Amino acid sequence: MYDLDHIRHLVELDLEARLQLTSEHSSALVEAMKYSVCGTAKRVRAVLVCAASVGFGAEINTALPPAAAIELIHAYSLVHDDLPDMDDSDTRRGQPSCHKQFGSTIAILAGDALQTLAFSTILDAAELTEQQRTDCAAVLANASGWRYMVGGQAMDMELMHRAIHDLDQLFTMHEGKTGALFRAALEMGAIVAGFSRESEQFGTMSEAGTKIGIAFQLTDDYLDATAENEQLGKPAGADSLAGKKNAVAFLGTEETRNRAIQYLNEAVEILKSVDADMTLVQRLAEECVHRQS
Ligand code: GRG
Repeated sequence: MYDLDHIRHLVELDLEARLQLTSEHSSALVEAMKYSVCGTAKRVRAVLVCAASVGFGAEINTALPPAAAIELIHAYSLVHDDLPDMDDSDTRRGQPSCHKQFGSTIAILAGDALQTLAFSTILDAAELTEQQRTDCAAVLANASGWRYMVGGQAMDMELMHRAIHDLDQLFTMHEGKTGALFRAALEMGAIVAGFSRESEQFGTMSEAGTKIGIAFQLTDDYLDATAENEQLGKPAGADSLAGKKNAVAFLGTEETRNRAIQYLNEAVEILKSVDADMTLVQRLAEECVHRQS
């Protein structure tokens, strides 16, 4: 039986091994990729993939390639999000952001390369069947592409300039920008365990993942308003300083917190309906809402 720390450790080792890259073209590129992936990070999305997979009875080794892939996509999104033309953030995970360390050109290219590495990690995974490789790649492409993560980011950037947020728009943006990867994490967990994209189990995990993603984002907004810089590893209060309205701007801190807990509870109820042991997924979802950074 695994616990979350053990899974996190395995994910960490696996990522480090995958990032031992040497390039005949640019050592700065591979250094920037490694810098952006390895180090202090919660690994929530990757651990969710593994926790869901083992909850359904799958071998953890089978879950590691899609777990690494989602973490690589997440790392690329953070590198690009921090760029001067996006959120213009100087720090990430308590250290200089990738473009501050390596310059914008290498940071853009490192993000690009992390994205393609994510898909080759899935497509080359001997641990998965051909069908599982195809399904995981399709799920991850859908969640991270124009319709969800990139779409949500584009919406965020546009709204920042037009400043016409309302709560519905905000949730649509969150669902794309942050929620979709959480959904994909639990969907890939079901695929690793042998379920098809048409199965009931896939649908249920998808629903739970969406709820956890929204709970995570609401918690992020709450922490942005209430935590200290050192605690977050990035500037606190960054949203309001950038003129961005997050959930706290509409709901206030207390109601934002309440809603995060409400989404968490809804996710837990959905997980309880699954005919498998989703205790670890549930614990991780609770950690997402009760975290300090
Ligand atoms: C640039 C295409 C593109 C997308 C960017 C995810 C994202 C979309 C932007 C990140 C902006 C942000 C800080 C959103 C809040 C939620 C979030 C994704 C926080 C960071 O994730 P954590 O807390 O980070 O899991 P660690 O460092 O633990 O991996």
